[in-house]
Amino acid sequence: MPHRPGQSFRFTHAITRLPSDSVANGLRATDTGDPSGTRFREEHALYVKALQEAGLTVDVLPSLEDYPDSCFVEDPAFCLPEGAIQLRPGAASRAGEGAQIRPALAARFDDVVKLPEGGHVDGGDVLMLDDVILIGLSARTDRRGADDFSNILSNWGYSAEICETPEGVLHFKTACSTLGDGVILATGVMAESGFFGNRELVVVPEGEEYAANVIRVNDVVLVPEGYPKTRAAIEAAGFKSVVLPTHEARKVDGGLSCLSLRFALSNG
Ligand code: CIR
Repeated sequence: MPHRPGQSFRFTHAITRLPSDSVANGLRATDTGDPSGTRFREEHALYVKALQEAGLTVDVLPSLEDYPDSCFVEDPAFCLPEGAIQLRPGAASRAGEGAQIRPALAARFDDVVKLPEGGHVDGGDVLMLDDVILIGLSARTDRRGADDFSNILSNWGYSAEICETPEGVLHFKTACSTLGDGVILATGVMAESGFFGNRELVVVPEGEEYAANVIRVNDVVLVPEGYPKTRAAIEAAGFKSVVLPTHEARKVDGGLSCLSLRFALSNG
């Protein structure tokens, strides 16, 4: 696909969803205590403000009590300037979230297509770079879903590569992020995977693996609070950072990228 400089971090819009009180029942690999809906909504408000300060128009959708993990809007959809794709998350309790987010996609995009029946893809497994889109197979994203998703991307002029997310990592992007300008932030395991070719890598210091999930939004990189070595490494690589609390999201394996769909529209 053509190299589109800035495609991975120049955005005009974001879609988010308020955390519900039922987020206390959210999925997690290890139980470190339930998140509080109230405290999560406070952290979420700071997140929305940071996106707005980075220049985005942010749609904040109402919370959905029937879907405990629905504030993690990155997983049921993927957005490109050409249109939006309604995905099918791989966890049974999240399968209906695609249909729930579709009206918000339709409000912003003329073209909304749906991942064909059969396969599963979580948006957390999709890493958009400026010259390729990486799709990680995981416990949530299967081969059929990845192939179908890749076909849709190809119809819109994008090329995708399918990778194996390392064992024990929830989503591909749990362990890596784009910092933009051809630079990848990755945990040691991901850095050694070979997925990133000869791109420049910033490796997350040991013990701070959670901080591998950051988001570059226009001129800043949003970084979770409490990971000073990672923040310093990002700054040393030449990026400006903004720190945000993600303590409640972390209790249910969520990070900064999961909390929004970010995209660039030319028609406001
Ligand atoms: C889940 O397990 O689906 C949620 N508790 C966390 C989802 C995090 N999303 C993401 O990394 N994109």
